[in-house]
Amino acid sequence: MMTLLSAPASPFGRKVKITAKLKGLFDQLSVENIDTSQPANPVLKARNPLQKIPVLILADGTELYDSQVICEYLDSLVADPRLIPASGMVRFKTLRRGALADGLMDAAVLLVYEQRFRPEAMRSEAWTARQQSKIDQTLAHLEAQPPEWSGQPDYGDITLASALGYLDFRHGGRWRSNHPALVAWLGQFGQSISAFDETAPR
Ligand SMILES: N[C@@H](CCC(=O)N[C@@H](CS)C(=O)NCC(=O)O)C(=O)O
Repeated sequence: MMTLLSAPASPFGRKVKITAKLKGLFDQLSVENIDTSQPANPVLKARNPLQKIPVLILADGTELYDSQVICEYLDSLVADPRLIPASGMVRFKTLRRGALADGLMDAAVLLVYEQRFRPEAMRSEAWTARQQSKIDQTLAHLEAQPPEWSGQPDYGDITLASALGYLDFRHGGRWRSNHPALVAWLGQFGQSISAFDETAPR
């Protein structure tokens, strides 16, 4: 048995859970919810000095992080479906799509933390605008060349769906009004991949 330290609202945790489900490995995970708003949560601190979820703890106690490393590990355990191509440019393009979607999540999470953890008087409009512009630019870039729906999601697709799901959950779904191609793509993803609904943030 492996243990996944995560949280129901975490988009990074969600991508790992979707990956585990698509690989048929979810039953081998015991999911432990971690409160990351607790400063230096001792359980998390003992497992990841960065104090971030998700963390995957293997049967021998080895900790794996971050979400990309965990997804790569899960992908390596079972041959099908292959979520990250083993080699060649197609591998790096898949990882790059994942990195772009991870960056979306990073900016979206930081905007939430700005509201949650920084006293109002210390908040910076310029800093907030900087993060928002990363989200806006990335969405515009993706909308101009939306991913093709093949019916077989890869790691880049899983990560993007988790990122867009987080924008729905924590940012009021405002991205939907001006990114119709991405909206359609996420609709197809959600309809075809039951793991998406099963891992909906709460
Ligand atoms: N690069 C990391 C990012 C993980 C991350 O930012 N997780 C958030 C929760 S969604 C977290 O643990 N935040 C706590 C903190 O930053 O103190 C990954 O891909 O796993």
